Parts: sequence; structure tokens; C-alpha cells
Amino acid sequence: MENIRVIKGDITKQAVDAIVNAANSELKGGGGVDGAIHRAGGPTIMEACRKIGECPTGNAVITAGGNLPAKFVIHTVGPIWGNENGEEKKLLASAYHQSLLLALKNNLKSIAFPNISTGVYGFPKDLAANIAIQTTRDFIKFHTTLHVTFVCFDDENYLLYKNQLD
Ligand code: AR6
Repeated sequence: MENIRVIKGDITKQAVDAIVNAANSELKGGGGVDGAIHRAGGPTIMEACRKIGECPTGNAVITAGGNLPAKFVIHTVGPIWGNENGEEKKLLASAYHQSLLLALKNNLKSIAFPNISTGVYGFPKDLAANIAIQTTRDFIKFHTTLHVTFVCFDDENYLLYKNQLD
């Protein structure tokens, strides 16, 4: 059995080792899932982000989970569609890959992803789902102890993932 599943819901409610945040490169918070995570997790997450400073697009950093049910938050920065000199796909794959690597480095067993870049950053949802699933499958083939959940907030994303994972 493949350790990948998809659910529809709110990522801030997931009791996993780490949830992933779709952050911006200044780690300064914002709307969407980023806003929801900082609201639910409390101010210690932002304090930790401030200490880290910044995170380049396609990379990821880790903080504790504050008041969240998740132990950690992995903050990754997805590409802005149309703003990355044609590197959008590569950068989105990198955001997933670097997040999975951080989970592994910290001995985490479960990680939940939102649909990175598919909100404010405008990445086409079908293409983003392909990249997220392919990158994750390639990774957990070699790291079989890691359980991955894709947490979709909207029906369109949920159906895209469900069709690809069934
Ligand atoms: N749980 C799961 N998914 C959610 C939640 C939630 N509580 N809330 C929204 N989503 P976005 P981006 C979904 O815009 O496109 C921020 O301002 C949402 O439906 O949050 O990577 C940051 O600070 C969408 O499918 O992230 C950055 O500046 C997905 O999360 C910028 O937005 C991602 O949408 C990042 O843009």
C-alpha cells in the first residue's frame, strides 16, 4: 500500500508530525493557508519565522507547531505562476521535495501538504496536482516510513487528487 492519501479539509486541524505551510519568501505571514496556520498556531510560530529570516522560492524551513495539533510546521515557498522565468514547474517540485527532505531529516513519520501555489500564487491546479503527486511518489519509494496526506480545501483540488490517486 502506498503511503499517500487525500482528504478534504482544514490543514490546521491535522494531528500529524508536520503540516506544510504555503509561505512567502519573507516568511512574514499573509492570507490563505499561511494566515490560517499562524492564526491557529499562535504567535510563537511567527517569532520563530522572524529568527529564521527568509526562505528562497523552492526551499523550506521548519519551526515548532505552537498551539497546533501538529508538532512542527514546515514553511515552504512555492513559485508565483508567470513570475519565475519559466522555472515554475521545477520550483514547485522543489518546494515539495525540500519539504519531504526536512521531514526525513527530523525523523518525522507523517506530513500533510496543502495545495501549494494554487491560491494567491495562481499555479494551474491540475498541473500542480501532477507535480505534487509525482514528486511525492518518487520520494516515498525510497523513504517508505513517511506517510503523506494531501489536504485539499476546495472541491476542484480534492477531485484532481482523488482521480490521480485512485
Ligand atoms: N487548509 C488547507 N488548505 C487551505 C487552507 C486551509 N486552512 N486555507 C486555504 N487553503 P494560498 P499560495 C488552500 O493562497 O497560492 C499567502 O498570502 C487554498 O484553497 O494559501 O501558495 C502567503 O503568505 C489553496 O488551494 O497559497 C503567500 O504570500 C492552497 O491552500 C501566498 O499566499 C494554497 O493557497 C502563497 O500563495
